[in-house]
Amino acid sequence: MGLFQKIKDKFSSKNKQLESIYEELDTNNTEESKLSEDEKDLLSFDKGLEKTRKEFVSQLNILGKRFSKVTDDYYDELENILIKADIGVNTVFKFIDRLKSRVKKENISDMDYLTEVIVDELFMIYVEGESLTDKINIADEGPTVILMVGVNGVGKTTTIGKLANKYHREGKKTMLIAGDTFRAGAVPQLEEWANRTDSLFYGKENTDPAGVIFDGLLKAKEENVDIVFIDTAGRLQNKVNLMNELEKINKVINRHIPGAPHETLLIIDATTGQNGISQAEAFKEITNITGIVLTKLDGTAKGGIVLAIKENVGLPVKFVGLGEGIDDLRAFDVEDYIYGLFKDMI
Ligand SMILES: Nc1nc2c(ncn2[C@@H]2O[C@H](COP(=O)(O)OP(=O)(O)O)[C@@H](O)[C@H]2O)c(=O)[nH]1
Ligand SMILES: [Mg+2]
Repeated sequence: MGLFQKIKDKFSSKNKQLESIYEELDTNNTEESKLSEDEKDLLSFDKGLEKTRKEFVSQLNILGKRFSKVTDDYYDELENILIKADIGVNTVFKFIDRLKSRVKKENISDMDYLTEVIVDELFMIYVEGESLTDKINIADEGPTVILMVGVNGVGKTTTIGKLANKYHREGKKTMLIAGDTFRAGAVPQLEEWANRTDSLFYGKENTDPAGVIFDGLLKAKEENVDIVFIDTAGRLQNKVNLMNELEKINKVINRHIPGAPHETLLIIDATTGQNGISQAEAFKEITNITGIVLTKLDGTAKGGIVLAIKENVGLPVKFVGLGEGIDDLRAFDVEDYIYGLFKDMI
């Protein structure tokens, strides 16, 4: 049994859960922040994937209804839909080949079933041979250091704020260090997030980022901080410069805290589509990326990019941004993701 088939069985209970969440919010005027983390997950994935669901998934559905037989035209149109959802051309070609041979082998002619097989095969791309771990690597002792990288405007600072909120609420002592020192407004923006999330803060404008990070980590150790988030600048115009700067930053971090950074998260803006994939490939060459945070999934109909990142870049998506609110960053959950995308199909 494939992944989709397995998860499909849970759709009706998820539907019921979602219904009662909306009822709770509308009728009883409960605030979203009062929901349990599980409920927030379901709600965020549901709302955040609405655009993708409305376009990509409904097109798939319509395609299945328009054709009564699997023909070359059917495959051509399917190919088109998948490419438009930003799954990536090469991935799509390979996928179509695999689908064709499965259709032949299993002699599939029922179009509704074929649509399910397509969904199933899409998720095989994601789970294939890999563990689905989206866990953050937390240090056994001393501060855990999480370095955030990515080009300007993708959502690094916002994501740090959302993550700090999450870990602070779990009872961790958090600290934010402003390593994006030259961009106007970047330091105060992070400081505001520190205030909002009861995190410690260290930052200084217009100075060498590595120096700021050095001093910030000293403070983190003195104050027995549990998790430190380091914001960085993302000037990708000059790859060599960026590489040198990140190398210097990594050395400074490692001198203070051996084994750190424990995670280097690359932030990708989902609305930039294939451009985001190119950024991931470039950053992978520059430094050791341990995971991806895919932001602004709520702002795109191309939610298929999650699959492309996995297939083309080979890095796990650890978190997804599903809105601008402080609670709209969720650990990537493949089941909630599939439900959020395909719930209308059933
Ligand atoms: N809709 C939406 N907007 C987001 C998300 N994450 C970040 N943003 C917005 O993206 C913009 C740039 O974010 P910022 O954190 O300053 O990016 P940075 O330059 O990488 O630090 C801000 O307006 C954020 O509110 C998300 O998941 N969904
Ligand atoms: Mg920033």
